[in-house]
Amino acid sequence: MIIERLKFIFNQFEHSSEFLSYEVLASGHINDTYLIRTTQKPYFVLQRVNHSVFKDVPGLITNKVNVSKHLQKKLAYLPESELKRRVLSFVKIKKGESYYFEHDGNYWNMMVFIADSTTFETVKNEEIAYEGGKLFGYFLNLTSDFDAAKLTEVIPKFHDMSFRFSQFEDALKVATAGRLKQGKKYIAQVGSLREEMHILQRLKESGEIKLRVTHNDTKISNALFDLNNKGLCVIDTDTVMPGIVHYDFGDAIRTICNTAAEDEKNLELVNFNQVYYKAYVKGFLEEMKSALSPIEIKHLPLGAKTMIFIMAIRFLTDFLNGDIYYKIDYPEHNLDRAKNQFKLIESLSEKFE
Ligand code: GN1
Ligand code: MG
Repeated sequence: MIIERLKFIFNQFEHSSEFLSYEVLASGHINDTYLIRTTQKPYFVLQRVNHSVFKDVPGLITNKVNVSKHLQKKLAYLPESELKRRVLSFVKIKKGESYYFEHDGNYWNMMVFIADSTTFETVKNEEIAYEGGKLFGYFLNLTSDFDAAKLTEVIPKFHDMSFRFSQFEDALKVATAGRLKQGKKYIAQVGSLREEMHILQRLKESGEIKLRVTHNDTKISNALFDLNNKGLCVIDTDTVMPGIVHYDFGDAIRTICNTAAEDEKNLELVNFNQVYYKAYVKGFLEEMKSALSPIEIKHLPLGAKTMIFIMAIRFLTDFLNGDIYYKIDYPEHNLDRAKNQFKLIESLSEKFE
């Protein structure tokens, strides 16, 4: 029974709490995440890391723990109760110094749950967009002096456009005739955007845009807010790696400015919200502007389009591959996600005109 298993795993971590119940936190597409309720607060978040996606789980955990320690040091001036709400705290296992527990070939890690907080799958007002901008900008700022050499590249070439194109091309070779037919219109769109979608990568490779420590999964559901809708803490630090500012800016815009969820099937509901874009940019630049070069700033809008595109091509690739990467709830889920992202690009392009 899953409850027995979770209770057993929970009790391998260092705490003096008693397991009461659990809830599945289903927003991620890769890992399995559970809220663990205990007889006393705090509650915990227990997570099984998907090791077919993340090949080096110990490296991933070390990244996350070290990033948290860095943030804790930088924010040490805050009262402790506040600090605990602003930075993720990972829990060690009872036996040994490690922050993950290996069991039956699976890897588990645990965080303290930040109470009185909330997340959003879609944005409902400008204030959330602005606060999201501040929060992700703040995260980039605080990690700007983190030694990138200490980071394991948990998924090599994660946001590398040429790599995503080559995976797409491989998928075209193995896709069934049925899936190729269903994806036809979108397969053509991928081709037409090839040049433009490589611009940022070239600027990165030539060194014109510098490498920073980036989060790499800044969808709005990875921002924790307090109950007054003020930004609290950036969560899901699994993919912290060296990258360019456009990755984090763009992935946040991808989710904040979409008027619908990333898998909404009714494409009429999927539009690019310019008001939220402006609000996000305001918040983001308030935290980051002094650290950004003119060339970085100039290309922020292209960062938005590029990150929407990279998710579109990844979802489409997974659909063509027969759904081997992302969790799906129904057979065409990945195709719907891809269609949604292409519609968002179309709407963004109209607005940016
Ligand atoms: C995956 O599992 P989750 O929700 O943290 C993916 C991201 C995508 C996101 C799309 C390791 O993130 O790159 O942006 O889905 N993470 C990985 O919602 O591939
Ligand atoms: Mg993630």
